[in-house]
Amino acid sequence: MYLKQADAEKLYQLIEANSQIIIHRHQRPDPDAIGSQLGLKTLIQERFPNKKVLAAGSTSQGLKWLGKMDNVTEADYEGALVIVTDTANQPRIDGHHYNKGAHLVKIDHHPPVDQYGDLQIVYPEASSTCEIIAEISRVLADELPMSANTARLLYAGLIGDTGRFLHDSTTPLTFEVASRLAQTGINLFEISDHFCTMTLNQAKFQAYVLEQLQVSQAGVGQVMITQDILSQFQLTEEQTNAITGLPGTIEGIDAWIIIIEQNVSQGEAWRCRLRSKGPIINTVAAQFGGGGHPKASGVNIHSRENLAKLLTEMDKATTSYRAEQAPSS
Ligand SMILES: [Mn+2]
Repeated sequence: MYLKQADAEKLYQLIEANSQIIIHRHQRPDPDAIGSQLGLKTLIQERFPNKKVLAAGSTSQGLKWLGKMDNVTEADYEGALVIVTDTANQPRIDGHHYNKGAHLVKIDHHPPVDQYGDLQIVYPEASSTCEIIAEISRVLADELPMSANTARLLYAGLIGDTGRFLHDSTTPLTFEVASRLAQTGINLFEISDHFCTMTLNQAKFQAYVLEQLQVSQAGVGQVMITQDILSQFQLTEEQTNAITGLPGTIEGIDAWIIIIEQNVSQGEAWRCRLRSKGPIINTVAAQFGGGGHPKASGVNIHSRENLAKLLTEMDKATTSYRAEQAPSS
């Protein structure tokens, strides 16, 4: 139980005092981003039907099953309480004007690199931001009680960020929170099924990724996905999220990179997803201007030279991790 009662209370005071609340989350949203954003929205809206609570940002086609964003204009920010969920640094916030409200609150579970907001509710030990929101509701049971509508959204984020309770971010508290959410009567199967099914093109793309996968001496997997390949499989970049964890299912791969060529008007650019089962890789991402969790990070790369350097740094991180793991003689 990491959540400080004082954090929950300060948040509640702000919610109570403001009639206009706008909630943001990060670009290229995942279920935790959308789940925490919309889950917090319903949590507040059900308790305070007269408040205007808006979800800002672009609607994600792949995650439409979780809900839609609202139409938010610049005028809405006047005197508003703005809350940003699941977003470590300000450049990643989806939607403009987030800093034009009267108050700015950050609720997140990424390492606190960019400390923005008048109130920061940040717990890197949390499996997900949805877990933090669920904990806030537990602590404020009378003020912000959990409903099935909210629970469905938070449960989606919980299983999204923990890979259905398989990643090592999963803790005993994660299961407690899951149990509490389940007790609201949500359809667990309906939610899980969204994570278990894929389109035929996605399945064929998965086969392509496995075929193209290269593994370095150090045990770092890498696969390059070009714009041509995306159009060949008729996939958006977002739809390739489904294969991000795939290299980690292969024995001998401790860390891996999914490199996605970007469609840019000038020069070259790649979006790299860095993942790990042990080596700390957010420090690697940080060397190239990226960031994230110790074992799940992202970085944008703009030259082939830096792409090669990134792979070298991933190798180094993995080699030193293995040296630490090896029993000393
Ligand atoms: Mn998250």
